[in-house]
Amino acid sequence: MNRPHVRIPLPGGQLVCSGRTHVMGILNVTPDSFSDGGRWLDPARALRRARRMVRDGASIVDVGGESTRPGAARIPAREELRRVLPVVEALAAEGVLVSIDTSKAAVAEAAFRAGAKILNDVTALRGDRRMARVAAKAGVAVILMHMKGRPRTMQKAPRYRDIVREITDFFLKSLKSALRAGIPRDRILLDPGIGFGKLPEHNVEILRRLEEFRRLGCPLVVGTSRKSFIGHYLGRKVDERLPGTAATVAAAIFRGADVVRVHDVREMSDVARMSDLVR
Ligand code: HH2
Repeated sequence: MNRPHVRIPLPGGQLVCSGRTHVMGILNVTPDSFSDGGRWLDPARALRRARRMVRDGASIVDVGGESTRPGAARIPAREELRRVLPVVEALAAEGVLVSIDTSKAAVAEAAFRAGAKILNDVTALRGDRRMARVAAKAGVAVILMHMKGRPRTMQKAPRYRDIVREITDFFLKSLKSALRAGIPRDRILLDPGIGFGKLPEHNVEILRRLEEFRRLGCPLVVGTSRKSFIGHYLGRKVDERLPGTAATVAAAIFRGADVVRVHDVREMSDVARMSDLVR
């Protein structure tokens, strides 16, 4: 599958998606994320971790201060800012391309001021009514992710008639409201939201049919890293899901992913490079 040459404009730069898949390293500055909660809460440790990810091949570091795992509690913007801002600021000052994983406009706004150039919003701009305007004004790129329901309840028996169709309809609606808010189409990336209101078989079907989303004309982001559907099929605990993750990352790249969001940057950069060669 050929990859169209796409340039995503960013404040003071661009992200080119053509020959190679971008690896987005996950930096959870949280006490409770599902696979690495608490490990990077200290800003100095978080920074060391991020620098290592860049050396290992990450072209984007995705900084998040609030866990979205099923059942996770919400935290106030003040606390989220306290966690993420020092890290965003320091990384951006070092020239690292930072995305901010938040659904709060106040957090996003401060992160953009501190130098984040991509918004990764798991609510696709629905979580905070100011979010679309804030992103439009900052001129950042925006990842619109599909989620069925809310993190607290999303894994309670989600059902779909045709999952790809339902997600496509969601993308079309989200694109429309983003465009209306003044976010240009060439700044939008789409993410089917692996694990967000999906049963294990739904996640597999999304990966199998990923290329169908390419019709929408936006670069695709896919995040399978260490997720529970891998544990479900392989019977592996969170820290034993590296090979399972590798297989899903390769599959996503063969089916058209432009960005893969992962914890294990060094390993998945190798997977991405080899998959890109074959693709
Ligand atoms: N998955 C998680 C969080 N943010 N953003 C995008 N665009 N796509 C994803 O698949 C995605 C995401 C959940 O994973 P993680 O960040 O490791 O855990 P937690 O939400 O518990 O911090």
